[in-house]
Amino acid sequence: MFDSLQTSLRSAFKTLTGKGRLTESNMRDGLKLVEQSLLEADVSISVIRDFMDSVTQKALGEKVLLSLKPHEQLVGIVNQELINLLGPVDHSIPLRQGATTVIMMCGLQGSGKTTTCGKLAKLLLQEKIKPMLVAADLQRPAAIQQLRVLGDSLGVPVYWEEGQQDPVKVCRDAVAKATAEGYQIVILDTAGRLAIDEDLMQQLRDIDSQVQPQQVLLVVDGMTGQDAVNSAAAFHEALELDGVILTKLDGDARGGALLSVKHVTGVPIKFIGTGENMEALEPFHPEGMAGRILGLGDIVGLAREAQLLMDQDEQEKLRQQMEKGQMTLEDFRNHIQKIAKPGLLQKMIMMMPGVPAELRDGLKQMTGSPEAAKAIKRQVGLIDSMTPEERRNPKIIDSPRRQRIARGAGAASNEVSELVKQFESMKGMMSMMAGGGDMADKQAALREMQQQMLDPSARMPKSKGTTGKRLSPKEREKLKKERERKLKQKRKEGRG
Ligand SMILES: Nc1nc2c(ncn2[C@@H]2O[C@H](COP(=O)(O)OP(=O)(O)OP(=O)(O)O)[C@@H](O)[C@H]2O)c(=O)[nH]1
Ligand SMILES: [Mg+2]
Repeated sequence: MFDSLQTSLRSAFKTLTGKGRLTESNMRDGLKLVEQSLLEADVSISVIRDFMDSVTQKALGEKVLLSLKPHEQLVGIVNQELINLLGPVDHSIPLRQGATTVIMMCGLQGSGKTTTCGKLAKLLLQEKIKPMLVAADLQRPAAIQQLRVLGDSLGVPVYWEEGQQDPVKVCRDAVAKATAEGYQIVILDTAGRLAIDEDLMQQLRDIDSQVQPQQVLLVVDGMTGQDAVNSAAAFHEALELDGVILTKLDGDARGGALLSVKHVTGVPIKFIGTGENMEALEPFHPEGMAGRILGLGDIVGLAREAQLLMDQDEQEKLRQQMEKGQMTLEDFRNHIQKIAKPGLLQKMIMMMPGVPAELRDGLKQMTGSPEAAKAIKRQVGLIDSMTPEERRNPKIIDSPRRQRIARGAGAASNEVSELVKQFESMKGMMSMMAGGGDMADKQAALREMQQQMLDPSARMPKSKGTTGKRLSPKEREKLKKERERKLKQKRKEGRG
C-alpha cells in the first residue's frame, strides 16, 4: 500500500536526520521533498497547496527548528496533517428504526461497486444485520449474474427482474419487497460508465429522487490519482454523497485518490477495500491510515485483523500458552495456517507499529513472496505427518521418526529437525514476550525473533546449498569473534 509514497516521504525526512543544526533553509529543502512526494503520488494540486501551507507553517516554528530531533518533529507534523486531511472518523451506517435503510452505491465502471456491495453485505451479516442486494445495473449484460453469484456465495438474497429495462423500477420494487420481508438494509448495485456522462448521471439522479436512499456512497478506485477526484466532484454535485469507499488499496496504489478525495468532496471516507475477497473491507481510520503511510503502524487495524483471525477465547488461550511456553506444534500449525492467507501476513506487518523501515521492507518481501507461502505449506505438511504425541512433545522425534515424518510429507529429514528447532526457539521467545520481565529483555527477544525471520540461513533448511565441508580453525575463530561482537551489541541495544 503506497509503497512509493512511503519511500519518497521517508527519504524526505532522512535529509534532516544527520544535520548538526537545523536552519530554516534546510527545513525548506526537506519540505520541498515532501511536496515532491505528494506530486509523484498524483495528489490533487489544490490539496497539496493547502497541505503544504499548514505543514510549512508548523515546521518552521521555532520549537521545531530548535528541537533536538527535528526530523521526528517533522514526521509528527506531517502525521497530524495527514490525519486532518483524511479525517474525521465516520464509518457509520445509520440504521432506520423499524424501516428499511437504503444504500445506493455509485461510481465509474470497474471501480469495484459490485464487489463492494458483497463485502458490505458480509460486514453487515457479521453485525447481525440482514441485508438484501439489488441488481440495478441493467447496462452490462453480465452484471445481474455477477451479483447473483456473489449473493449466493454469501448467503445473501439478491433482488433482480428478468428483462427489465428501468433501473428505477427495479430499485422501487426491491425496496418494497425488502420492507415487506423485514430486511434492515437494501444495497443498490448501480451501473457504471467509463467516464462521467449525462445518461449515467440522469439515471442515478432518477433513482436518487424516486427511491430516496438514506446513504449514497461513491466507490472510487484507489489506484487512480487526481482524475478520480474530478469525477468524485461531479458525482457529489449530482447526488450529494454521504461517503466514499476507496477500493484496491492493496495493490500499488500511489495514494493520490485517497489523499485528495475527502478534501475535494468534503464527505468522509467510510471504508477501504484491500483485496478481491469478501473479507477485504475495513472501516476507515484516519490515524491508522496516516500511520500506515508513514510506516508508523496502525494498532486499531492490526487489532481488527487479529480479531478476524481468532475469536476472544482463542486469543486468550494463545496468550496463556505463550506466557507458559506451552504452545504445541499443533497450535503452531493452526496459527501459521491462519496467517498463511495470501497477502495477510504482509498486510499485518505493514500495520505493526515500531518496526524500523528497513526491517519492514525485508519482512514484507519475505512474507509476500510465493516462496514464503510455499514454506508455510511445507511446514504444515510436516506437522500433519507427525503423530499427536510427536506434536505435543517434539523431543521424542529421533532419527527413524524424522525419516518417517519426512517421507510422509515428501520432504527431507533435515527439514524436520529445522522445523523443530525453529519452533523451539520461537516458543521460548514468545513466552518471554508474553510473560513478565523487563522491557529491555522483551525488546532483545523481539529483535532476535526478527533477526531469525530475516536471516534466511536460520530459517531455510540448509540442504543443497552447502558443501558440508568443515570450517578451518581460522574460519571458526572469525565466526566466533563475529558472534561475540553481535551479542555485545545486542546487549548494549537491549539496555538502551
Ligand atoms: N485488488 C482489489 N481488487 C478489487 C477490489 N475491489 C474490487 N476489485 C476488483 O476490481 C474489478 C472490478 O470490480 P467490480 O466490483 O466488478 O466493479 P464495478 O464497479 O461493479 O464494475 P462495473 O459494474 O463494470 O461498473 C474486479 O476484478 C474486482 O475483483 C479491491 O479492493 N482490491
Ligand atoms: Mg458492477
